[in-house]
Amino acid sequence: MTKRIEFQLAATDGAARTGTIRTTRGDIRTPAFMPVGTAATVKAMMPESVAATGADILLGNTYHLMLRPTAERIARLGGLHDFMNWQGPILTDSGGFQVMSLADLRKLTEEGVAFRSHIDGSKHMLTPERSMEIQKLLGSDIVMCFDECPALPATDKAVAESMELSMRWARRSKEAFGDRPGHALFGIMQGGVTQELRGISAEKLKEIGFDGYAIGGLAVGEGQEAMFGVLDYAPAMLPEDKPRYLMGVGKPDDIVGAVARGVDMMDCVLPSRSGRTGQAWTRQGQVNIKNARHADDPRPLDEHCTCPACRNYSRAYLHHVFRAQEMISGMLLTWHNLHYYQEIMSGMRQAIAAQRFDAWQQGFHSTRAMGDI
Ligand code: PRF
Ligand code: ZN
Repeated sequence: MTKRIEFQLAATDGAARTGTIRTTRGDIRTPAFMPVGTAATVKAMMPESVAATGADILLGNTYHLMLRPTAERIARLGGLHDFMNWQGPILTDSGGFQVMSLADLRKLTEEGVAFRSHIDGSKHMLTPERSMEIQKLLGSDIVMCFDECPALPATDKAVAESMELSMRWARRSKEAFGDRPGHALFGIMQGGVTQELRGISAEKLKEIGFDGYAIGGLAVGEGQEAMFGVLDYAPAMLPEDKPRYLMGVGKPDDIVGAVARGVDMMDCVLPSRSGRTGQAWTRQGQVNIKNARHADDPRPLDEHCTCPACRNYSRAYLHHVFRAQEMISGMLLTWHNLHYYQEIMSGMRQAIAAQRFDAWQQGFHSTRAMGDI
């Protein structure tokens, strides 16, 4: 029998945790950052390069893949891992969040969400059952419940009703998922920035029972202070012995603050997306490579970085290829950003294991400038 996905906590330091999620496709060292591979590719990166940055797991998207090339086609071709040539674990998001942000003419009912494709206008329906079916066809290792994430600010009543709907969908997701050894199903907590609603959501999810628990509904316009406010209590509402995943976060300082508050996994398009728009994240702060002051600068992006963009190229070259719209621009900056994110993660894992996380955080914040560097 295929093994179940297991979470082993190795050490804690304050609320911060480090450990390992063991899957049939390899170990995920936590805290983990998952690069986003929405359309069966981490844009501008070969899968082996993504692995070389230190990523253990990728995120894929139900919404995009169901529309193009379709989950059924990917299944016929042997599943998402073979299709995209990534043999490590894959977590797939369930589609509801992307429908609400990308699709046209959405109609939300108890049953699910009907919508039109943002690609060709074709009609589709996503329900908890269909989302579980698609994620199974893809061969995802970590499947996410189908949920709804309200945009903030919203009234307490709207957030409460949305959370209750997501909890009914969580139960239907669990039933449709069934028993699949070797594959995990994560519940998703909702409830906006209201402690009471977060508490109710956590209790319902724990009653249903999941292999891991995500914190959804954050980083949707509430700001870092309000998000940290929720993270001051939300992780502790979830089981200690299961991974906790903060969805769609964030900037480097968001990630460090989330780990300090007890989060084990995160994903965000930021390092890859901003790489393609000429933004680099470094120990010293953000670099906007299109800025004219880099045009004659022979120094690397970050003197201390060991990624190929920093080892082999100057700011002047990176500036030039960005201005000339050469493809290598997005490739190099994405590589650097993903490498930097993974360095933050490994730095945090080591610091938590050595009970030095406070000192590590002080070092992290002290080297960073506020504006562009
Ligand atoms: N739910 C799902 N995916 C998500 C979110 C959510 O709340 C978020 C919120 N930041 C990002 N991605 N299913
Ligand atoms: Zn670099």
